[in-house]
Amino acid sequence: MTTHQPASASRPAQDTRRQTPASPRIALVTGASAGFGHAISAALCRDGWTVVGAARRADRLNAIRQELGPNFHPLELDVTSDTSVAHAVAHMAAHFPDGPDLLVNNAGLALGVGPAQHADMQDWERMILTNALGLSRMVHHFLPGMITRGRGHVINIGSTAGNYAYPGGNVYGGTKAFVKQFSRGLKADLHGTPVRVTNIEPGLVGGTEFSLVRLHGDEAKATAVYKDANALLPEDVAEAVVWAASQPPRVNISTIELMPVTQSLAGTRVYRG
Ligand code: NDP
Ligand code: 8X3
Repeated sequence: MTTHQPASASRPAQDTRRQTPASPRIALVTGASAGFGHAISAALCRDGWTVVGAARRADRLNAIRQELGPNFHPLELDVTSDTSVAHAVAHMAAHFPDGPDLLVNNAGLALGVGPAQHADMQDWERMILTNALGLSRMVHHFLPGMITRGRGHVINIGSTAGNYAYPGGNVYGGTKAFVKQFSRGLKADLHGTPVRVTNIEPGLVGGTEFSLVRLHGDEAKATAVYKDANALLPEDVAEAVVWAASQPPRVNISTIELMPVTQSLAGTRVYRG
């Protein structure tokens, strides 16, 4: 006769779903001065993390420090500059030598919504330098330390634009497809190490500066992007980050794609000349 044990009997007692850090762990969040980065920093601080929030606008970071308190540490950083990233590395080594345990590569931007044939080459360059090269530079500098310390997690902020093409997405979508495939490649290279890699791919999210930047400061057009759309909020993305980061160490969340209920895929188009 086979004896069936309840499933719970075979599980170790410490198998809790959420792993809030027992001692303060250190997260480095890029693009922390606005939008997702601000919300991610707030959510991580609430979850017990010490957060180093990095971006170019020091005044914004200092205001966020006032809001979030002493567990939020502002760090001026331009991910497109080797010198600035080297300074960030030195700053982390001096002030947080045991970290970062978590690197959230969130800094990024889109510029322009027009077709490729009318695009501004400088906009393309800036997107590639920030979203692809800047993100790679951060990983290049901070990954070896994670391996040496025997713990770490890289969470990249990709986009549905890296999964599905849309008119005007051209280079922005290309950079986010890079982030997706780079994330997969990192996971492959980290085989046999405890370091985790996650790519988070949001669709339409309001409440950030994203469209204002993309539309070169045109507030009316930027507001219209979200009109009556019931778009996601930065807090929804932050929740995905915290959830992925708080899984038990054996769990690697590879990808999270999240879209508002109001957004769907529309398939292909046929041009009838
Ligand atoms: P925001 O424009 O609100 O925030 C972008 C952040 O990136 C700012 O904090 C900005 O800070 C920082 N940043 C930009 N360039 C640099 C740089 N060179 N070095 C360091 N920091 C930089 O946009 P979101 O919060 O909406 O976007 C965050 C990420 O999410 C981006 O990667 C974006 O592509 C992605 N995303 C956005 C979606 C959306 O619908 N909003 C959907 C899917 C993905 P500062 O100017 O102070 O440097
Ligand atoms: C931002 C989402 O759809 O504007 O990455 O490209 S979308």
